[in-house]
Amino acid sequence: MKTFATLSVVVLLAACSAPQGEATKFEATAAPQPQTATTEAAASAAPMADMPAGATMASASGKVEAVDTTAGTVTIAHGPVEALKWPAMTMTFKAGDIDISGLKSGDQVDFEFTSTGMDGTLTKITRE
Ligand SMILES: [Cu+2]
Repeated sequence: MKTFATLSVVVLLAACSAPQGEATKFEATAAPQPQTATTEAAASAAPMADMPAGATMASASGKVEAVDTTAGTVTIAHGPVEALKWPAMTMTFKAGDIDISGLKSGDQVDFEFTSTGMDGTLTKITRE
């Protein structure tokens, strides 16, 4: 069990750390132009070389950890996403065109998103 737990942490870090940093830097400057931001994000997502280059649709369930209506982002502790081979993790999604004003920390949600590497943009989110 100890070995498994250690491996999980390593996978989680490998999957999330670098791309999340990129995404955070982006929000500040590119929020008003989500289309442009997505394109630039794809171009700078080189570290995730094993991810598909095009955007992929996926869905998942999780718990809202934080909502930033100013930046237009929702941080979700989500379960595994088989379509993307993602382990369970906590990450920040762009809200895109979704109204996130009704969400709050602690909400259990089902959501759909498009992903370019580790850059996720919500397309639908529903509270359970
Ligand atoms: Cu994730």
